[in-house]
Amino acid sequence: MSNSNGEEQTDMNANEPIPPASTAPPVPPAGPSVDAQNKAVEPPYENDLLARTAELDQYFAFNDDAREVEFKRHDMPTPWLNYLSNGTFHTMLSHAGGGLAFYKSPQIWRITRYRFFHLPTDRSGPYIYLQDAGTGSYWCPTYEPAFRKPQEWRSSHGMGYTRFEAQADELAAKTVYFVGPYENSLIWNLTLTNNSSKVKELNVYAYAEFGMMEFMRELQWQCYNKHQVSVQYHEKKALIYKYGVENQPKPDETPLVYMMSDAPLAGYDGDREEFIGSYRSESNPAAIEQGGCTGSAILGGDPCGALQVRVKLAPGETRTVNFFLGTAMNETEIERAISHSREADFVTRSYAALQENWARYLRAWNCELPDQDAQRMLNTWNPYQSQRNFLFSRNISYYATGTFRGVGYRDTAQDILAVVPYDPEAAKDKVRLLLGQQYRDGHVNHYFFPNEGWDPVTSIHSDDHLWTALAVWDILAETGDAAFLQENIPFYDGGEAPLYEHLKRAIDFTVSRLGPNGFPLMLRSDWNDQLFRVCREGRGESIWTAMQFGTVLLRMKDLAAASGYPEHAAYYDRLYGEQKSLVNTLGWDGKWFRRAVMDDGRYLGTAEHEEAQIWLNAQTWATLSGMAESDKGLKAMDSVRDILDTELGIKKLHPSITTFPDPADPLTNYNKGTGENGAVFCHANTWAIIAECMLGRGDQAYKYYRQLIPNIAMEQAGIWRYKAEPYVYASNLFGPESDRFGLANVSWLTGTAAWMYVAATQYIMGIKPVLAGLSINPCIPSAWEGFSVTRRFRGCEYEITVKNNSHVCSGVQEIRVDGERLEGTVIPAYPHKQSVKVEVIL
Ligand code: IFM
Repeated sequence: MSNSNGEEQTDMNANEPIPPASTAPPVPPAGPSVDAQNKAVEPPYENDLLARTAELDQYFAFNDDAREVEFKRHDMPTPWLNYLSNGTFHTMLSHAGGGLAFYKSPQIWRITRYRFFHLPTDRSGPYIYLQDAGTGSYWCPTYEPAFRKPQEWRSSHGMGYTRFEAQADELAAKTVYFVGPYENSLIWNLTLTNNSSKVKELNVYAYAEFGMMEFMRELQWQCYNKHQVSVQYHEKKALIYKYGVENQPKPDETPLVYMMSDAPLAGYDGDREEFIGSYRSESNPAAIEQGGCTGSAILGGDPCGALQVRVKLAPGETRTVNFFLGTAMNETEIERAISHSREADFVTRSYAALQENWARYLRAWNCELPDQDAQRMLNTWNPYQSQRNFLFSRNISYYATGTFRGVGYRDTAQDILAVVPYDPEAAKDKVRLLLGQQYRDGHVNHYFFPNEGWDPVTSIHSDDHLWTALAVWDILAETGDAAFLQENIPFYDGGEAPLYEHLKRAIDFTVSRLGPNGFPLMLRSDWNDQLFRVCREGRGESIWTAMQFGTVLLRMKDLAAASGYPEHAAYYDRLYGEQKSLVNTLGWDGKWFRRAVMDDGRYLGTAEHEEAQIWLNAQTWATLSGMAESDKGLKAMDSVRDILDTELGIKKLHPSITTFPDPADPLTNYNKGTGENGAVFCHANTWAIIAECMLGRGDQAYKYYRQLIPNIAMEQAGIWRYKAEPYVYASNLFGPESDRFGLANVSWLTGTAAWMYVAATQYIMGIKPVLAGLSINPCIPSAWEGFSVTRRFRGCEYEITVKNNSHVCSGVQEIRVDGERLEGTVIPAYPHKQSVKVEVIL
């Protein structure tokens, strides 16, 4: 790669031939048959499975060494996204070039426009157009949006970058989009090669449609506020977009936006009407078809950033042009950023640093498994997705418009779990952020908006405030840093207290809100968002929250001891015992655990009713919490297997609700088999994996794990049924009571990511930090001969090899550390060693 000054830069990808671009529209194959009772555990497509795998190969392929997924067609069922980010400047980009950029917050500092759920889909994006100056013919390396398509094309998502490789008329174009660590900008790194025997003269255009930074204001007040924005040409040969409207939040923290190139400009446009033209779109911009950019700027209007660069290529010549879409706080800062970005090695350095950062991050865990699909997820895509969740909470995706979701307390508290092994300091910061949203009485804000400065959503849920203890316990287990518990953290409503005291007050809050039967009141809901209807009169109770509370109390016993409060530990023990007893008596239905008590005192989740008889969470958490007595845990999980499991994951509840408890006022408005009502909720499936591992049933646990690996679920459902990305988890799949069984929804930003990671690494592979060290207790498929893992733990690399010659699921026979036999299954920390070799025999 060379930059516009002609210097050589490191190549960003292997030089493989580019496949021909797709032309024929895909014919959606039929999805899986709908079996209303969904008993099938056998794959329904057994004979068809190879054909389906082959079909997937036509769409995408993984390159595990490069940690990339490659796309062979542009016409996927939905935009398949990647997130490019340096933690401050973010871009969501699809495999076909659609997406948007934002600075810190998609609510108030959204830079470019993405037309959510409008047609044509997946528009707009940071587009490059390549025009033959002689013929006027033009196309885009992203495949979309120009009408003329490249003759050869592929794209790839990698760790923090997306690459497009295309060719038309013997002109090859490779574009790498990424956000580097040194400036808050999206870098569009374009490399052109003339593969013909003639000189090529090209017009190269870079285009982005600027939106109003506040998306909700844009929807409501655009007609007035559009006259308060400007795009001006700056003498440093850049466009500067200024968003400054009356009453906008945080005007002093609102950045300016710049768009620039490191090549000399031949033209520009800041007025979208001039560049695109009326009754046109990104497919056929007027400026490109009518002689080039017009030199427009706006002081009020519809803003865009369009840059034109001329490139002349001799036969065989390669040149690189870089474009930059960035933010800085003022013009001086922009001028500095522009000069910096034009330095000869800036792009190469930025890209190298991005790659090094991801390599360092992912070094914390590496496994070799007999299952390549699982290995790929655990070494690359699952931690990558989890990190993006940690960054964005549930804020913005193809499905979530980024309008109202700030940081979800419950969501983020869980997201922390999968970042702890990689970046415990960042995890601590997130805990500080969360606990700053806690009130002195122990409850917390449900959502909050640290960037936007908006008022939080204050509804009180029975579970939100309890999740933090799990994250803190994990941080302590990972780092051994008990001093963290003593750190003073402010309360949202004034005053401050040590972190441990925050956690204790969360317990106290739950104790002060127990219902008539002694279970925690449901309040506005528990983890299942829809359950607010069981507690409209304030009496409904959550049996699941009792189990979550119990799980937290077990952790709190450890945290109390680590904080020097043994008397608290005894108190937590008593509370645990009380809740456990209720769960096993009032909460037990005979074959499974009940879910809730409704306002009128009737149970939810019982065989007595026709709908919503059994709920997944109450079965899994009975075991997770250690509360299930005698064989109740096994029985409950057998019911999950027999009633809730499908070939595409475990349903959230069964049967779906249409009339319960009152046909005029059912418990949920979700259609049956969708979302919160009988869908396969992937997040909740993770707890079934953990429960089965805790029960020692490794084969069943692995069945649950593997069937939701995204490319496996897609294989099972068929790509045109599943639709979402095959490399990241989705929140849910339509269940068998829907006629679109297998349709995946709300991919990328979902608690599934963190918990799948925890389930697989800590329970299936059984490598779990505990306060005393690293616990090893695998629960694997009996067919596995073994596996190996390299895991960083408290500064030392543990090279762990597990052998399973006896073909059992669980049961550690022997552990040797550097050849020495270990007593028990917890390996101590070795702060003074670089690495240790651990051999485990099952
Ligand atoms: O628990 C919730 C989560 O907080 C938001 N999405 C849906 C989940 C289940 O209701």
